[in-house]
Amino acid sequence: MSVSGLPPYDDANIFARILRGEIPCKRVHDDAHALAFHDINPQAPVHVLVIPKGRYVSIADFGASATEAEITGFWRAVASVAKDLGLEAGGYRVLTNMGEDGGQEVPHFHVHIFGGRRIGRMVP
Ligand code: IU
Repeated sequence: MSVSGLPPYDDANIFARILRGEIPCKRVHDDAHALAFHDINPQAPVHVLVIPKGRYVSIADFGASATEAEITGFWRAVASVAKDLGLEAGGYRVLTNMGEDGGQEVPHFHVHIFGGRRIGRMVP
């Protein structure tokens, strides 16, 4: 098991394949530490995913194992993407799902950015 309690990183996961360029994505940002692209099944007018370049299963894995440069670079990219998408004025939500109870489907750490409308309260 990985540090996150999830299985070890799987290089065949869909986001790993997107990072390797094997599967296309609607890219909105790409730098040394992060790739951002439109979610294939958007839940808001703007629904973008931001993923680190490194092989991290979840936020737990990322927080425990990523370098400070990776962590800083990643979170700077999240805020920068939201700003570039024009979401700062109206606001937006950043969310990550972790593990089974969190509803994580893709085992490569990612955050969702939702915006473009009033995002309702999250009811578990
Ligand atoms: P989750 O936090 O792991 O549940 O979110 C996975 C997201 O990845 C979900 O919103 C999917 O719509 C999205 N997604 C995608 O954008 N492209 C894909 O090829 C696949 C899933 I599979």
